[in-house]
Amino acid sequence: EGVGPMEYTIVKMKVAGKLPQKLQKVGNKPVFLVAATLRPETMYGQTNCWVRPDMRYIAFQTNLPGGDVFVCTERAARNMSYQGLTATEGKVDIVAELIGQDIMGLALSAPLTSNKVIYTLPMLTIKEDKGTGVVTSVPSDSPDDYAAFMDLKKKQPFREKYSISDEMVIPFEPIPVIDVPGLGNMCAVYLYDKLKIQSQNDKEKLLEAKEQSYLKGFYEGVMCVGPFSGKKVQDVKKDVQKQLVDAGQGLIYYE
Ligand code: A2H
Repeated sequence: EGVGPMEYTIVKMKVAGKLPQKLQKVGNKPVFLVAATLRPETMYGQTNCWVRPDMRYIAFQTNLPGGDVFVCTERAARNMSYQGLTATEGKVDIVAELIGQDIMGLALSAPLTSNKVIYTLPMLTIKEDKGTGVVTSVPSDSPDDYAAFMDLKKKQPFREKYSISDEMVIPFEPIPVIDVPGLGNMCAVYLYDKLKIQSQNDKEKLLEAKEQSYLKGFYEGVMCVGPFSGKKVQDVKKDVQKQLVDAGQGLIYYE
């Protein structure tokens, strides 16, 4: 970890359709699962959203103009309350207490991706003490995401265990977003195959894959989708973040 606070982009993923039972008391207000990412430029490639089945989450009332209710860890909500996102600084108005399984298999509408609807799916390696506890999934560019995505694709019993139906997983494919010289236009897929990664728990190989892709992706990566196509990642990261924030689909978050 570096010194000083880390800047994340919060990506708002709107719950589409009927709210799950535990969230019905929210009423008519829009509910968003909020993911913290370091890679806003990859949001064109979102295929799903990750939550950890056994982890605790809350829904809380923000002070945003749309009356938005956010779902994330209580820890992240508390941080947000000191970053101007609640009516009273330091105070979190909790609307519902949840575990990940309560919000599993939800249909979401997420910004920038070409998928009209994506689903919340289980990732077992999510940490409690980082970001919001909600992670957006870009299997083309994140080795962790691709490994967890393939675990679900390959293992029907794993889907069944968490009540995930086939249509939430099987029709989705990684989307090329960034061309990295030597690693192709889906660097996580390339490294998963090359390093023969077996699962989301394959810690050492996943670390190796992240090391091989992270800096190279940032310094040499070129966008291959969207309005910034043909431009270098390092030149457009801020622009994509700003586009999300200006559209009300993202926020800047520090921890
Ligand atoms: B990144 P850092 Cl395409 N537990 O977003 C586990 N992982 C978490 C998390 C948590 N509680 N909160 C956030 N993350 C993930 C995109 C992405 C990310 C790509 C490539 C690499 C990458 C799409 N997933 O991260 O320890 C989120 O995934 C590589 C590390 O604070 C977030 O950015 O540096 C990143 O880890 C933040 O990790």
